[in-house]
Amino acid sequence: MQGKIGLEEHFALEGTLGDSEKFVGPQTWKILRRRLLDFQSERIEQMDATGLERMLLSLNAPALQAITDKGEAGEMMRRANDAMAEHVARRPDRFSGLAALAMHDPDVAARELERCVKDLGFRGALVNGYTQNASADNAIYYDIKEYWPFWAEVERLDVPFYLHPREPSQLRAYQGHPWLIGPAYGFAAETALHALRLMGSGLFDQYPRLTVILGHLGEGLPYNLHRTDQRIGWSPMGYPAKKKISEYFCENFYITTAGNFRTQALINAILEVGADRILYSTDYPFEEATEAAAWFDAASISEPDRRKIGRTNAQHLFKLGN
Ligand code: GRE
Ligand code: ZN
Repeated sequence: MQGKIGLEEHFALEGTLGDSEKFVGPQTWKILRRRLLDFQSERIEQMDATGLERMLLSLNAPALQAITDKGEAGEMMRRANDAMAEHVARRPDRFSGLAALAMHDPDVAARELERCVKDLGFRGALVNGYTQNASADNAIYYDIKEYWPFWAEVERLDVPFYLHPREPSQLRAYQGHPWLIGPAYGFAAETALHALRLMGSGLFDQYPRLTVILGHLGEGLPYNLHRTDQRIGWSPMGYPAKKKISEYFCENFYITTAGNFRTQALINAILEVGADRILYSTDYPFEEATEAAAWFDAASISEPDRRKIGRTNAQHLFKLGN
């Protein structure tokens, strides 16, 4: 399919590059490193070769969220967003930006998002999970009340917020099994939990027009919505939100195909949330653009759904025009 739009598509700065290295072996790293730093050559060639018309660019993970010093994180944030803006300006026909946000201070994050949307023309934000504010032992999740004024701004600016994975904050459960920490499992478990915290906190009752995006076909959540809904009703601890988890998931969330090129899982997602809430993505350069496109272009779904997931849903959500 020509004209696809992808929105979990990463780059790195020299200063954040090391964060991605630990998840891959030295052979893969040689290629990844080159691709993370490139914007205008190999990236565009790969896009041309796979029918990917536009990438919404985002910084690699965990980057800003793992910088414990908030001044340093703030500096890296502005550097990342300015670099992104420069590359978008060179190829506005192929790239758009998703803001990197240091979340240590919700007010600073809100002001940077406003700068990125209003001055730089970015289409939303992508944040890599919890923040290690002040200490590496710290894990700040954004459902807590201190962050609600930030969410009010996201809603006011009317842009989506991509909640991207990072490694789990609770590493005790992974002890002796380091292969589970990264993208094989820990990323999804961590991110699904964060998304459930946002939904269960009542955040979307207060800000009903908020939109959150999850990658990897929803980090496992679409498979478990029924059970989560049913058993939260039993909880003797109560449940602060007004609606069921599945209702927030269908009304306030979108999911992308990033890094999860599996027709069986896509069909489950279509049956749970509908094709209107699913968006194509690669997870470049952690995934091969050719593999993503070969799978998606031939997946056993209807042609109207392929069009929506591949292109038109993203056009509407990010106001990209035709
Ligand atoms: C990702 O961005 O999803 C990612 C990483 C590191 C390793 C694998 C991966 O940030 O998919
Ligand atoms: Zn990713």
